[in-house]
Amino acid sequence: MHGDKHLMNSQPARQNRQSGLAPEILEVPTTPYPDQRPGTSGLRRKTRTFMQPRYLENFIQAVFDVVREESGDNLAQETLVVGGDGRYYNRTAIQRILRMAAANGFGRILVARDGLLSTPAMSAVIRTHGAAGGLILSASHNPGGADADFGVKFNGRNGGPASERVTDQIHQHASGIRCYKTVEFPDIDLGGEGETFLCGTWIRVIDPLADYTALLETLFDFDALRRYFHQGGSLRFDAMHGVTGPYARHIFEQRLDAPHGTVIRGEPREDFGGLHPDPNLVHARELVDRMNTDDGPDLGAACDGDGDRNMILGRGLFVSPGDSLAVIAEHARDCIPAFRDGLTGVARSMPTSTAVDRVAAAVGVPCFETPTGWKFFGDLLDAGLCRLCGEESFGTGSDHVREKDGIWAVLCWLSILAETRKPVTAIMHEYWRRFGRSYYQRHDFEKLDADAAQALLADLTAALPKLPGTPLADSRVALADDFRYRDPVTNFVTEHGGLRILLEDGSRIVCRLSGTGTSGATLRLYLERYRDDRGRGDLNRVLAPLREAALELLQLRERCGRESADVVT
Ligand code: VG1
Ligand code: CO
Repeated sequence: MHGDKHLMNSQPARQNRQSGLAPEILEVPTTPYPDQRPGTSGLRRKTRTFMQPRYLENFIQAVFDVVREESGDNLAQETLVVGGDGRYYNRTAIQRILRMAAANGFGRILVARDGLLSTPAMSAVIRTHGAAGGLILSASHNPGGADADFGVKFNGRNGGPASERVTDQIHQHASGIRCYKTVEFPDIDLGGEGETFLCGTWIRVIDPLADYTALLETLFDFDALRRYFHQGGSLRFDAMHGVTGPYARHIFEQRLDAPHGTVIRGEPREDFGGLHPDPNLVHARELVDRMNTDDGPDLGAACDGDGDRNMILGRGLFVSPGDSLAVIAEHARDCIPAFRDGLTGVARSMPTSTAVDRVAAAVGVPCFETPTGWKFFGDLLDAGLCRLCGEESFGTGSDHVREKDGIWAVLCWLSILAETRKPVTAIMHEYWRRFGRSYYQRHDFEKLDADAAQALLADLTAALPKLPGTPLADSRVALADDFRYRDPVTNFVTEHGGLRILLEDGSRIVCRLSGTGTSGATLRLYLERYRDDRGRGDLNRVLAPLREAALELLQLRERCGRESADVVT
């Protein structure tokens, strides 16, 4: 089952083979760190936390212990994939992980050239090569640097983020850890493809673009998209100095012949150029300004650090992520070859706007509502219950992988533009005319005192049972609860998915604490109000009564000293 080309590309490998001496496997004693419980998306901490002695190693060993158990104690049969988003500490962490994976006895390791592998590409590589799983080194849209953020995500055999059952096991192992395994060998050269044999493990450096691009070519009509650009169609893609730069240049500029310069901020940088690699109206300012000019491109798009999020812009128009999901669902069958046979179902996270629900009803397929985090879509996708998923946090994806996929979402929109020959604004107005509009905003209150935020949510939870029937924001409360999810495939129950207050007119106030932050607590307040008004309303004005009501309910001003949100998306 080992690699096809047994290419020797490193000194130590050659020496080891010749002398026949295997380097000694070291068992390094360690003590647990109490905080190694993965959150919404992997273990995300300050970089300096990860730089503490044994911090990274403890967590990685806990992951390997879980994979070993799951593989029936036979790691020699298994393949592990390793890559990251290029942020500070990526390369150091990768070399340590390679040593530990070899010491733990994996049969084969696939590591991305230059250590750069996007989250959706990781999912594709795991699935293509039948790997047991993969480690993605990324804190996603959070900033990079020694004084910024770092993270480790573990994806399993289906290519998706580890389920809650698995992350619980990892946490258990990390909490009782006594030693980790490693072996000493010089750094593996990640500069070019090749294969090295070290203490029983094949370490292969792979082209991070190959499997992923090949997969996308089966989903979209690349010839039609090339014609779109040849006929003057235009795109501006902001890679935000994250991992998608090389992917976007390869796919849009080389494969699809989009003009050189289509991709901006395309070089991955350790500090993302000093900004947050977060594709929203604040952090992708340059792109937004360009889209607001009269001669701006047809489509504007940006991805986050690890390439799983996407923002979609038309000329002078921001497409809210919930609307983007709904529009992709609306045009799936007619414009996107992968969906020619239709959607079996769609899914969205609970706080995501209900826009896609109405499209699903019109198409005649079910819409599933899951807790926040892509890991909850995995079982639904594996079981074929849905083919399209999305989150309000700029995440969209399908059953081609088990992650949200930024470049895939851009290709969906390009396909819609190429097929309909209409601009983004027309597509949106037609969609609102047909389905009405979910006016939607997320307000983030960052760096709150963690105890104060917890207490505030606990008090609101206690008050929920009294709310139904009371007047609120021009309407009346229909239902108020803490979202509880039973996975329809596994029956696994997840509690505390977020507090939701549903009004009789279909409006919603949702509130939860972030599970990806690295300092203090971040409170997310989600507001949604439906209007069948052809989308003509002013977003802020439509949402104002709901916003006031929510702030009064939460008492953020009184209890946390906050008048308004730090970020509104
Ligand atoms: C946030 C988003 C969630 C997303 C998660 C990971 O989680 O709300 O929708 O899945 O980030 O995205 P939280 O718990 O902070 O709200 V990524 O692109 O960071 O891997
Ligand atoms: Co991300």
